[in-house]
Amino acid sequence: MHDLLGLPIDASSHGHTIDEMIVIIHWLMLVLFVGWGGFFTYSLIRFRRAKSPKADYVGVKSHTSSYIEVAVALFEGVLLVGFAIPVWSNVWLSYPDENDALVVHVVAEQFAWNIHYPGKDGVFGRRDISLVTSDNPLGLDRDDPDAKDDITTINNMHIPVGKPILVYLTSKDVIHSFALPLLRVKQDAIPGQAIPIAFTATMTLDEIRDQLKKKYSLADGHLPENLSTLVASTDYNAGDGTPILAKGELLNEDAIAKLREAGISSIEASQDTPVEIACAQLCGLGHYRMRGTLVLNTPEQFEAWLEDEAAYLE
Ligand SMILES: [Cu+2]
Repeated sequence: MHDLLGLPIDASSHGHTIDEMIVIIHWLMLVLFVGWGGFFTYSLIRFRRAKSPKADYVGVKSHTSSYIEVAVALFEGVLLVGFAIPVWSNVWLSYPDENDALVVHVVAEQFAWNIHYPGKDGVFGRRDISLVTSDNPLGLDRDDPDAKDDITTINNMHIPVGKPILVYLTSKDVIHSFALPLLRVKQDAIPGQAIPIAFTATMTLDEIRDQLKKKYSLADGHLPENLSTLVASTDYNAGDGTPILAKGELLNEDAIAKLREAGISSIEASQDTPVEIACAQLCGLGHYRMRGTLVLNTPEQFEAWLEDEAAYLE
């Protein structure tokens, strides 16, 4: 069922519980669809005009349909109380301690995601709406000693895998929705509120690509489907060692011609899954371009990135 629904790969520690919910709900919907559809078709035939020229003023006496209704309502109640609410409370209400987590502030605006890290001191600097300019979309007060080392980015969120992330989410203008599809995270961003969301990523982009790795034939007259969205899983070189395609590089027809020339008849590649921050709330005309990149790094890579950003600040 999981594959049938086309759910994207799950790169978070809680994602499977959300997926299980989605699968159970779809099974229920399938049963209801077939059941009610069958009943509808039966009724159309059974009570067709030729068979019932005169209306029956008494109607149905059996209570079967009421029992079915009650059973469906009970099942939905069990889904809600037994499954959905526990998942909700496990995932969203058990926040990690701020000392154990990476705390990030995310401020949505039309049409971008502003990401704010506290920097080395672990303390977020003061933000003031009167300081907001196009160069300082967060209104960060760089004169505040706590703000000196703060790191801010636009549409580019870096997080380490394996560490709890605690996001405080808000919005500068309208209601947006912070969605990380691969991490099964989705939460509305509401102006005037700082809404906490906690999650832990389990896979880096490289690991995600490894999971999606497949063999693609390059035999003559045969081009892989979705050619332009495939990335190589390893390095490919010509016989004399000239690099043709590096790991992580997008495939193209030119590279394929060179690979064939080098006698390579199949390659390992994966779909280039975008690991993105999407806005899941129609928030205005530019909603479609409110997309950010989520960079899933190893803790070491993440630390290195923080260092780079800190050096850039100085
Ligand atoms: Cu939006």
